[in-house]
Amino acid sequence: MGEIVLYGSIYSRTFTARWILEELALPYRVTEVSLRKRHQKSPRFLKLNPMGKVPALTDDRVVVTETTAICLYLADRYGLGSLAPAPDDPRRGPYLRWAVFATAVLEPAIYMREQALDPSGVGWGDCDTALGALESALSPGPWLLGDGFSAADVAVGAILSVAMFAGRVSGRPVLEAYNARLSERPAYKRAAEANWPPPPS
Ligand SMILES: N[C@@H](CCC(=O)N[C@@H](CS)C(=O)NCC(=O)O)C(=O)O
Repeated sequence: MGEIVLYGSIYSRTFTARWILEELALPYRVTEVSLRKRHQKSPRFLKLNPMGKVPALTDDRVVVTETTAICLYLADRYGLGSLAPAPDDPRRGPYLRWAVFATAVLEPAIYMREQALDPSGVGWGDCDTALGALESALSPGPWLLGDGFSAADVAVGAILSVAMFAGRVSGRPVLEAYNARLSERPAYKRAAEANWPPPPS
């Protein structure tokens, strides 16, 4: 196994990458990319992610960006059969579906509602439909694939949890109970502590 380096920043979506790394109990080094100092736009970082956004992760020479891709990559490589169903497992389809849903549907749908933008005709639909779809997937739960927690729960859960904390999603008991279960996980707690340190006094 090579060295895993997480390029990220506190108070950012780096949380998701930290969470999956912690779930997999992988050793990793963190390189802080200061958003305040705009280091995400430095020529050096842009070589890793031309989008100029964190997180980015390197595993030896492999570069992965996009939070969902980081979850899927690490779970396949280091958690196949545990955090990622194997390709011939019937749960593989739903697993990929909900992982992709996280950043392709849920996140833009929440954002558009917050910004009061018209969701008609967009590929991800409206926020209530997206939240309703998620509720169906979690019934009966406890996780998206039923009994087995997976990297799809990390990808979806990170977005949902931040949205709930910020008050962008509320009044959804099924999702609130799911968020409570997620935040009880030791790996979630470790990632949250690292991502949201208390402000210096
Ligand atoms: N689609 C990306 C979004 C990454 C993203 O927007 N990161 C923010 C921090 S939470 C960022 O780097 N913002 C700085 C900028 O856009 O300049 C992912 O899921 O990884």
